[in-house]
Amino acid sequence: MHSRVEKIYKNLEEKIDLIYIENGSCPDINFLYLTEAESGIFEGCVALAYPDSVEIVVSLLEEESAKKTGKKMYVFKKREERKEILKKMLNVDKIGINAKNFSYEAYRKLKEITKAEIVDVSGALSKARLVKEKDEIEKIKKACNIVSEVCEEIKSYIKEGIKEYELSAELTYLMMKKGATEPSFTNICSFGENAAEPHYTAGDRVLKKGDYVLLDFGARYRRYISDITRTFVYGKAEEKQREIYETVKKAQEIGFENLKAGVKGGDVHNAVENFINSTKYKGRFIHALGHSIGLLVHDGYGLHPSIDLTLEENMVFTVEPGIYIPGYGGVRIEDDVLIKKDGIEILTKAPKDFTEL
Ligand SMILES: [Mn+2]
Repeated sequence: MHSRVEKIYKNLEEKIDLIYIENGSCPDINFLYLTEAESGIFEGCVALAYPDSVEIVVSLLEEESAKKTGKKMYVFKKREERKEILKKMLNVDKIGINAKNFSYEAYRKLKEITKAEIVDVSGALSKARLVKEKDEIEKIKKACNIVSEVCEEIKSYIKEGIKEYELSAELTYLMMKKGATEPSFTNICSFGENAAEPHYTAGDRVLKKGDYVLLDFGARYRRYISDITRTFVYGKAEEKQREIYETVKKAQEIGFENLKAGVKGGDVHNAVENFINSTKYKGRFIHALGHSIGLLVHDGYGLHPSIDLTLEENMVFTVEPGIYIPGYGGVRIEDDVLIKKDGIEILTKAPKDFTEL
């Protein structure tokens, strides 16, 4: 039995013959989930998930990468061959697709080669990916160890005059030296007032004494990712900078205390938001408490009242409260946690006592 397809099929509301995952120019993350391929790009390739197995249709270019998955595979040299292989495989009654990542053009072409009824199974796919298996947790833990170490080592590069993009480059270099295949997203590296912009893109701002230094970055390790944020002050901090930091730190602790299997993600967000709103920084926490991670950085679900989700063991989320004050700066502290029966395991272990560098 194939545990991943088993999980996906359990989530389905209707009976289907197979799930058709097609990679366009932008690969579908479910292709990697189903094949467990750790190497390869697989543009234009297809994975078919049956109730008890996964088969792949790959180009000659990807044959060597595909072989390593051990899955039954069909190799095509030309587009025409690909079409013929798929025509035979799709001679069934009902197929599921990931409509969330399926272009209109791909849909039109699919209709040309099959008479099957096509239904959207994107919900069943993302729900299956939400609860991690042992090997997935091991990879996420390794990705978390990489960024935890980098949080410590990067401190020696935080010197007067360095530019945001220069510090960002050091983050990437340190992660990759430790075995990351790439950063899991564009590093957020903001100084001073720029830290008030949660998804800031590093620019040429030069570090000055008294600046906040906000670093939000992640490592990808064998496809799985981590996501961490630490905020420091360069030089001597103002009292207000310390106060904001301690408020965010306390908010994160409230999040940690409330997280466990069986609770609603939205309730945990509310507990944290209510705390911040009880301080003078009311209204300055402006995003969800966290998001699921895995093969993607934002892997489909959030810890927010707009998302109806009851937490289960072996889900992995970020917990990242923040306070943002436009024109002044901001603080975010983010860690990745594994949901357990009675609480959590914090996977990112970098220290987070208030730090003046
Ligand atoms: Mn995050």
